Amino acid sequence: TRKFIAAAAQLGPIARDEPRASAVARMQKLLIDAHRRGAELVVFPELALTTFFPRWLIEDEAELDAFYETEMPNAEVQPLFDTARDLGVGFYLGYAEIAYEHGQKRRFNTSITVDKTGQIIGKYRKIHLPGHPEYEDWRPFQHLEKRYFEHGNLGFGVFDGFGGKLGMCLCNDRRWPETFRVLGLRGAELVMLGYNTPVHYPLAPEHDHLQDFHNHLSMQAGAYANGCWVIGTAKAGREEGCDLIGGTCIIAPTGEIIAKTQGFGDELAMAEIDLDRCRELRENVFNFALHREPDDYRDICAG
Ligand code: CDT
Repeated sequence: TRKFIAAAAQLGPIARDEPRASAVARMQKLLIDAHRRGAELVVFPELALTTFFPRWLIEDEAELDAFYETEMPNAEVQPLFDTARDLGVGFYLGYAEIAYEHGQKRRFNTSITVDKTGQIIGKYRKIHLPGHPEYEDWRPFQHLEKRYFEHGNLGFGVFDGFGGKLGMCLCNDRRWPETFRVLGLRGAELVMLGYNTPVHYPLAPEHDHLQDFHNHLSMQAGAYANGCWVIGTAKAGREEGCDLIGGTCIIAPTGEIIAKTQGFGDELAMAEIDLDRCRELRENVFNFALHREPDDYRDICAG
């Protein structure tokens, strides 16, 4: 069988001045607790090492750079890698990345998957970047992901791990069916994602009460229509005056939420993942080879 216990490790708010060491210690604690309860894989949020800094305009480059990692692991994150390796637990981690490529300084909103031996087995750079590139003074808080990150240049990769095929995405990616479909077409059996989602959406405040619904709607639909497991992990709670949704959950290939957090702080949602259950969908209603009609989908590939 290809069964293992997984944990979605929700984090409560991280303050702007909270050191990496504190966030890492909180994640170590969750990881140890998850291991005690049998977990072999732990999924942490998007930008899990710092506060969600795109909510501010930061013009000083050194101040901005301080929110990014230039190496992974690095000295501050190593304790998390060490604890995980010692316990034999793998994990997904979101963080802001500075990479030097072809002599250029580049910034990405990144996630990695680490196996039980501490090796990075997958890396993803966020493709659907929400928000806006310039400061907008009418907003109660900024969402400057389009300023602080470049479009991810690694595609939607699927890689081997935990006895199956794994895929990753980040936050806003989950709202796009294309994310899950591309991962599904590539055979992903488990999609992991972290998110930071404000309750208040300044462009359409009439949707504020729907944020939890839209969060689950998109992840459950992605799981069902592609016959894959989804683990979605929030950074939740009131972070620097901005309320972030919780709703961290584990979703079966049927689209059912089978584990969910209750609050807005550091908390685990845990479930047994049986990767063979993907067949319930992929050999039936979503047997792609038998039932997909790609000739009629041409428009969704046009720019
Ligand atoms: N982090 C992230 O992608 N958040 C967005 C917020 C809404 S768009 C401003 C999300 O899709 O949840």
